[in-house]
Amino acid sequence: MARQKVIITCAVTGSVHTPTMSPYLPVTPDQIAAEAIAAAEAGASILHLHARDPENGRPSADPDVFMQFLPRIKQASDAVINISTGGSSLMALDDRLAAAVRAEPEMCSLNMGSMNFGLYPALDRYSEWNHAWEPQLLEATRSSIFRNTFADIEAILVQLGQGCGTRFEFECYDVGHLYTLAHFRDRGLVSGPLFIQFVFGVLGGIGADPENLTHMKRIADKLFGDSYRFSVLAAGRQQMQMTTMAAAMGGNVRVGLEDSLMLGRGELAKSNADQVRRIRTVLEALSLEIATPADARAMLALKGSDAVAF
Ligand code: KMH
Ligand code: ZN
Repeated sequence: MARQKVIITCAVTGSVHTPTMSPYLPVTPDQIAAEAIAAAEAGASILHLHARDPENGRPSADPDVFMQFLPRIKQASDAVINISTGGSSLMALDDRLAAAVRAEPEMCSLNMGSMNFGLYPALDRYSEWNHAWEPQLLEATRSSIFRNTFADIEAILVQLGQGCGTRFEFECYDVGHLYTLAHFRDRGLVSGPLFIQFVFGVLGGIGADPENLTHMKRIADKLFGDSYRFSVLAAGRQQMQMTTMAAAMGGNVRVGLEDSLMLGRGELAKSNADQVRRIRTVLEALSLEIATPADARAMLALKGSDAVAF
């Protein structure tokens, strides 16, 4: 089979990192819009988006905040807009879904299982914080559960998938999540081409080891055959190694400050676009072609940007 073009997803801000950790983390609608547009210009064909409280950078699920940047990004860029339904592991499901339900985007993330999601080890790396909420949020992940029950997943598939024609970035943090996805496929609630994000390096999920990537792919091949495409994200230091490995194995890549604040060892990324350009350089060195937004829409059978509600 001919080698497919590579989709670069950029996850622009997320809910894992906090303002103390990097001055380059975008938090206001202006910053999120500018970073997303620049990432798309650098080669990202999918933009995975979260919102933050413009005052203090705390993860926010407020649809009004999303609506301050979604239309601007759409106007300035043809990239596919993908809204997180993961929000933050500390948010309630209804809150996590509110922005996507309002915006009816082409894509949403969908997390494929309940799990621990430990951010608290970062507490040891900083002695002073810009905001009191930062250490409180990190500490709360020691005893909270990132809830994604079968009923939660089904509700998202019905409401956003069937209801709005939204397709999904299926976030799989472990091998069991692939079997959960196959269960929903068997029940007719999802159909190909599936876009499966293998997530490595979250504390509570599978580790960022090359052996785990080959195993995730082996099992996904067995469960989904040629009705899926995979992409890889790795949290923190392993971001570029694991995404490079994914590309060499025929997969797609996700970068962005949601997943890692670094560009290289000891060097903060000054923008999301810096990371997009870095992985793009790697892909081009491997003689791989980068997917345009139109390519990504065709590869993933998306409904198109004229069918969203923003
Ligand atoms: N923060 C990533 C590890 C989501 O937004 O739905 C996973 C993620 C979840 O992107
Ligand atoms: Zn996310």
